[in-house]
Amino acid sequence: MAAVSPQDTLDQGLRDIEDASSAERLEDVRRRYLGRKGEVTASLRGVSSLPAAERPDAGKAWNEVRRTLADALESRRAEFENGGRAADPGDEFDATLPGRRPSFGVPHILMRTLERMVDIFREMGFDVADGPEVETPHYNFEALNIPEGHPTRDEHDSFFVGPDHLLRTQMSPVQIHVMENQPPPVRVVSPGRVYRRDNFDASHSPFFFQMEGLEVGDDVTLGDLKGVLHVFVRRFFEEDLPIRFRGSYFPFTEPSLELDITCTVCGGSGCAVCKRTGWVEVLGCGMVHPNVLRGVGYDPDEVSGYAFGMGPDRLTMLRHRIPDIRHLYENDQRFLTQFQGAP
Ligand code: 2NM
Repeated sequence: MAAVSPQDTLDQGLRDIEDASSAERLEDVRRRYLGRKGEVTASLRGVSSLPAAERPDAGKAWNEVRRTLADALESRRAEFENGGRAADPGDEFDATLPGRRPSFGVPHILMRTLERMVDIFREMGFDVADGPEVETPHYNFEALNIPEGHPTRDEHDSFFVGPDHLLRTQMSPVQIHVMENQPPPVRVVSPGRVYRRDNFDASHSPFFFQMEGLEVGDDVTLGDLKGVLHVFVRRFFEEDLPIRFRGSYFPFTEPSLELDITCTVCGGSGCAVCKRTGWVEVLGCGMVHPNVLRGVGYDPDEVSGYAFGMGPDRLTMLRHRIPDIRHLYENDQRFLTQFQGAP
């Protein structure tokens, strides 16, 4: 038996194990080496007939061969069982790989902007009021000093739902409800969706969001209005952007103003967003018209108020330098995920 060396047997055995093409062939290999009449078994048995001096080394060597072949047979057998994959979990899994991160959704950038706007006014003591999206012409127009035939009715080209109801074209009707339901003082903002018969283009959409604000009380002045709005702009853009008020016209306010901010895109030097003027209009405002106050049962000789209306669409676009309003409504994930961390 000493004719066969343990090393040669081991090498040949490992090759045969590797070459075995199926579990059955592998079993043949096992029998040939480790079976009752196998080569290794026979060699181990033969150790006892060696000269005493050679026995310990030979025994050790053949036992090593038996153990190594048995291990190799076992892992090759497991490979067949697992359809060819490695049996060693160390080969199958890399325990050091980082896990797969679940992607958490976040509210739409428009909704987060709206929330920011509302929070800034909440800090200044405003309540938040909500109301119906379907209104009567009375709340959407007459109560706001927009009688039938007034050109503003055409500008706010509306969606009628039936003869006596329409989708609100602004958030002011919500404030009419608020004033009807409580005496002054009133400090309220109302964010929500409004509807106008506009076609989509880079700056128009048939529906958009608006947030309107209203304060009514004793001695509420134009100075209060300008102060509140200036604070809002500073907080919202997180910088002291130069602003300017311009005279304007709305049927529901007198006087009426528009607020411009320095263009955030070009810094005031002139670009396509500000139409080369360096200024961008962000909101309309004014002192609430006496007819509006009277209409809700307030006495314009006793109380005064200011109101303003602004679009989170516009403000979102300016804050994040988004050139086209349609991005806000198309729900393209490639666009939306750019604002994952943005406030
Ligand atoms: C604007 C501009 C100016 C406004 C007026 C009222 C109400 F109900 F008090 F009459 N709410 N909001 C208002 C005033 C809205 O949007 C550009």
